[in-house]
Amino acid sequence: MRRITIISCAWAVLAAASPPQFAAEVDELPRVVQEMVAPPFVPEHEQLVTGGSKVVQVRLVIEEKKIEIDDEETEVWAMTFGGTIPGPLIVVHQDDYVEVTLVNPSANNMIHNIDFHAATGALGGAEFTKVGPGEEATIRFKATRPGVFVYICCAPGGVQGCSAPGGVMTPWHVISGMNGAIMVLPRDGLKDQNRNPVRYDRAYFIGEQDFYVYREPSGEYRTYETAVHALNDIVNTMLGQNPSHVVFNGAADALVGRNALKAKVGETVLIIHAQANRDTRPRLIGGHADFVWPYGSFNNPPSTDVETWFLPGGSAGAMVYTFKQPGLYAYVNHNLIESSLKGAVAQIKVEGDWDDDLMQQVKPPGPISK
Ligand SMILES: [Cu+2]
Repeated sequence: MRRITIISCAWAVLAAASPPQFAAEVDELPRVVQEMVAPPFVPEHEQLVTGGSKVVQVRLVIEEKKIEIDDEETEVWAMTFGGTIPGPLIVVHQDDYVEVTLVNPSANNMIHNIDFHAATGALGGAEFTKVGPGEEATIRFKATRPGVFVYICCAPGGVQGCSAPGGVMTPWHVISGMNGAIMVLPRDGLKDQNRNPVRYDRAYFIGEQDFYVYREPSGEYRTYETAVHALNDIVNTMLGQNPSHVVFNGAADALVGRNALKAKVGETVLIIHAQANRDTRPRLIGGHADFVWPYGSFNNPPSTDVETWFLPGGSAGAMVYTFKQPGLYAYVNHNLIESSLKGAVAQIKVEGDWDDDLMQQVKPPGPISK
């Protein structure tokens, strides 16, 4: 006890530089409830903070439901955090504490949990959050590492250690939509490769989702009365490693047309992109990434002037771009088969004045003159 008292005194001296470690001290920190918003939007947040650590409370309610994932009315029995695919983005600052209540309403049928790649210990929290229908559980973890990280349902019966060894539960739940991301911002904000501040005017969250729907010999996708009825076909399709759909934000058309993302010339946009299961290679066609943080770590200097970047499956990444031309941009997984034929495309509608210095149409398409 005396040792704790001495260390507590030391903390009082160091409070400005270091966050508290002990539960009693954590209980004294300011608490804020994060209002979750559906992707591609992100919660209101400060890009840098001057105060001390806080406890950010998050409530995630699991929804199991049937959704359509393309314009052919293809159906999937989805499992979701918060009712959306991906689950909502959580935003905190380094050394904040994230207090998550995972709720599994009694209307659901399956056991779920949550594994935060941003958290340390207990399988990212999965060991402490196994909830059956009608249950809820709360964990609190310290966000020690700045960056963007995925969270997933590491369902019992899945990956070894997730309550039971082997089995299909974890991949099934993740490819059914149980994934999202958290952004842990450095307390003094993002920095470029020279440690100069990087600020953004807008932020969007794109979750890339691979689905494995069984296609009948006739060419139609099979439908099922319940999620369990679909399981056998899903497992067989998953083992082929050839997703039927690769989409952004839950459906092939979720971020195009009237749902396109918006920006203006001169605005700096942060895009957080998550893929919980497969490798991907995002690209903004007609633009670039001014900055990309490799592997999503904000402790690393960003790569600059990048055409296409890479995200290993099971990770999130972040890019920043200041738009220089108006127009309708395509933001894709630059596996062009997956973007053009399987759905992994979003659009960004950018308003503003055209810059002739950057590009001019010198001669519009017409007959060959010589
Ligand atoms: Cu689950």
